[in-house]
Amino acid sequence: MKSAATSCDIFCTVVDNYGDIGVCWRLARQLANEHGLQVRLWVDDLKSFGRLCPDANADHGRQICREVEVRRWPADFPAVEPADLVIEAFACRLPESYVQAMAAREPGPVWVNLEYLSAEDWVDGSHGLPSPHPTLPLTRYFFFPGFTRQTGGLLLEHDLLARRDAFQSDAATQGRYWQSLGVPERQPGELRVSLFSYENEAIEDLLRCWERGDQLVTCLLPEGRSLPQVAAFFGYPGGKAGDVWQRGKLRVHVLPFVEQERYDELLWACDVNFVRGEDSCVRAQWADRPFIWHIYPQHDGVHLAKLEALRLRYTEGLPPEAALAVRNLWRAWNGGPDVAGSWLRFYSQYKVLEGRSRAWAQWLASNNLALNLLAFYRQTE
Ligand code: TRH
Repeated sequence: MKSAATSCDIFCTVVDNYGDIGVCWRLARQLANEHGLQVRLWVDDLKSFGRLCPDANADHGRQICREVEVRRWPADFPAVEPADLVIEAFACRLPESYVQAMAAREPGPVWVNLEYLSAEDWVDGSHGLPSPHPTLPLTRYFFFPGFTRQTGGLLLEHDLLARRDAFQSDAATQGRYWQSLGVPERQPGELRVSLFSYENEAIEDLLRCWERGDQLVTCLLPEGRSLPQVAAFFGYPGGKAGDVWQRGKLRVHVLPFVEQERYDELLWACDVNFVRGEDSCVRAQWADRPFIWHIYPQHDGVHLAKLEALRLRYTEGLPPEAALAVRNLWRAWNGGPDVAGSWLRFYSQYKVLEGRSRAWAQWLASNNLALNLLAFYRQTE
């Protein structure tokens, strides 16, 4: 086995939203901060990156952020020495000149295409497969994150679960957290829900269900794509961070988009989390709380198979009524019928789902993506 990697180049194009750069930024920090690698993160859109890393300056083509060298990925790519480990995120296509430099490097780098997350069965057989370059002496390997031992696992910082436990077991810390957001202290029996989703036809019915329910519901809404719909529900043309709207039993606080670590705290502090895409969905699983996934929609509908695949794994072994409650609410939230009824049935299973979420996170935690990636590097000739 060869010695450990000391440098890594991560290439990321920002497609839309924050998922791709969110995953790359998290992985870059982990490799640099926890494993001491020299990491260069090549990003084509530093403005989007700036939402995740407020210290970054979009005008600087080269800067150090949190011990990661963040580089603008220009059309005219500079001549640089490739790193030991090269991560092409989500098949973003490396610059041709860089590929040529990889082929000329001695010893050759390990080139990995980091794939999108899926819980589908086929991922087990595809993780780690090689794809030889058609003309150059290079091999690219497919590295799949995932939920089974046969996959590359999930991104998890070494101290995340300890920090989560400390946060969730300390009422004073949580009190200070809510205060910092301008959210009043919890009232007895109140439910706190975070809501991060895309535009969603089910939003209005869900809000109405909370408004007319018996229980006080505080909904924490990060600024973003679902904000116009929620604002319209309350009769406003738009909204911004800091807005608070209340009707019936429902109160909504609009929150600013914050750094990833602060967003984790929101997930830990809420009783139920609505999440979307890829990275926030994983973070909700580390929060040990029941969650509802708004999957990134694809034109051909293949996302529904991905949704069901994770739902099946997450609810495996649960009593049928709890598994069905998750299935129905996840479907309703992704274009299916009856979100209000599905919510009530989901919430009636809260204790069971909370227990399951805890066991699920514990089980997932032993398959760490960054560790797997570094081990993969060492065993790849
Ligand atoms: O932004 P997304 O919808 O990203 C999507 C998905 O990743 C999808 O799979 C991909 O194909 C598509 O982009 C192009 O959802 P996601 O993946 O949850 O990413 C959001 C990121 O934003 C995540 O890293 C968490 C972070 N975040 C914050 O840092 N602060 C915040 O306040 C919030 C709400 C999120």
